[in-house]
Amino acid sequence: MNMILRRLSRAAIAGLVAAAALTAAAHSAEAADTLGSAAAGQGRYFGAAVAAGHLGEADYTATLDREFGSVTPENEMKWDATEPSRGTFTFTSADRIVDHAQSRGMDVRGHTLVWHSQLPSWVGTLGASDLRTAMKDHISGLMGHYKGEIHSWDVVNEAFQDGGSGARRSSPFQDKLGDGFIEEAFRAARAADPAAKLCYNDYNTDGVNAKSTAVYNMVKDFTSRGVPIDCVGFQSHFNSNSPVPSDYRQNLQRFADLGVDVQITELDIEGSGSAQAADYTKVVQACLAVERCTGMTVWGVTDKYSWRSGGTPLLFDGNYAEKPAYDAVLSALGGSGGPGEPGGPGEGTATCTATYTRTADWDGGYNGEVTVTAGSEPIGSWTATVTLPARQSVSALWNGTAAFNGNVMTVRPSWNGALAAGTSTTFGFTVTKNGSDAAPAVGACTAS
Ligand code: 9MR
Repeated sequence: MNMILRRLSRAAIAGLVAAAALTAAAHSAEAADTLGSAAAGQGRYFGAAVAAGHLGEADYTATLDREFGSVTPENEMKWDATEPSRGTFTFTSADRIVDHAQSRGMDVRGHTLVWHSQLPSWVGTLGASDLRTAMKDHISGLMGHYKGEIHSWDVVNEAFQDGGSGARRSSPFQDKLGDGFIEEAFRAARAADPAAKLCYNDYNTDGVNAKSTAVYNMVKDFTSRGVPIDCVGFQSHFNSNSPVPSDYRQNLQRFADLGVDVQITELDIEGSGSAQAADYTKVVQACLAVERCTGMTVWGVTDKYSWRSGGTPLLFDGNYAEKPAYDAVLSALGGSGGPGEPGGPGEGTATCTATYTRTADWDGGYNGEVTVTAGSEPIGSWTATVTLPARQSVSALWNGTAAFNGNVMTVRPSWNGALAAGTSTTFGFTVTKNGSDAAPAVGACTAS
């Protein structure tokens, strides 16, 4: 009974406070875009991992509240934090984050229900049948406390081994309950909070590789058998040893094609300056290019509290100043900054250049590719013209959309409009020669 009352009052308070936050937002219509508002304009959420212990720091909280539309408790919902001894749940720190988020109208991602790490030692001592019961009790106890308040839950985290095998990782759950523990966890989660999206979450699954393919096969099996799964989380912890994969978008898309949402759940990219900014742009563009990529979360607010703080992998530096990576993300999300900020008033003119190469050639046709490069400032979009020699015609175009006027093809971006300063994208097309082998002329590129 106590539990039910607490749940009801949690939900009722959340509703009242969210309404107040919306009213406040409506009065500040002239403010520059933020990560959260720009992402919302693209139908996505943009979130950050948050630690309860930092919420008392004014700059931390001001940055969080201003910029982000979703929060993920970084450690506070993990098993060791929420059920340190069997049947005794402690929600104090997690409640602090959830209450803070709700008071500002932010959504909450739940992280995580079943994971081999940050697991209290009592769990590992249980025999199989007791462990199964404890796992289900943990899921219903934790999800039940936040029923109706969490948009997506990482139900199972990191259940696959790293490396080439695609095998399951050893854990008390895997070792005692076998492969079926994942399915059992998802079924228990659906019963505990039918409104929450249920995600499988992992790392080094961001590109197409043996590990991501093993996860893919599991999700495919789940969806074909009606096991309740709604989303797959791609942690996306990148650095020079583990760069943004070139097939990131394709990998997100193949999961989306299974009929699940995809989310970027723990994004951080070690580095600095324009190189880091360009990598962030790639990630945001990949998500925006996949219709079922519903949102992105960066794994922290400021470099100084990152789990990889030495690698300065986040969007705000240790003094909460916006880094070039911040500008790049905002711009890729189609947002504009305040005075003097990229895309904002007072900023110089956005420019781009376009260069052409023939990438394939055969008797009756050829493939052309145009590289569009942003000038010294980020751009939100671009237009390039290609004038075809007489008799030639275009039979296919990719990474762009074309409008024709006689033999002039005007190309605009499909998903690849936003470019960080100095970075490039390409579009390509196939031409039927009709007896003419002359090269097309690429005209001026215009940026906005
Ligand atoms: O950022 C988290 C850090 O504070 C903890 O010490 C660490 C303990 O395992 O977990 C970190 O978060 C991890 C997340 O829960 C799961 N994916 C990898 C994250 C980075 O290690």
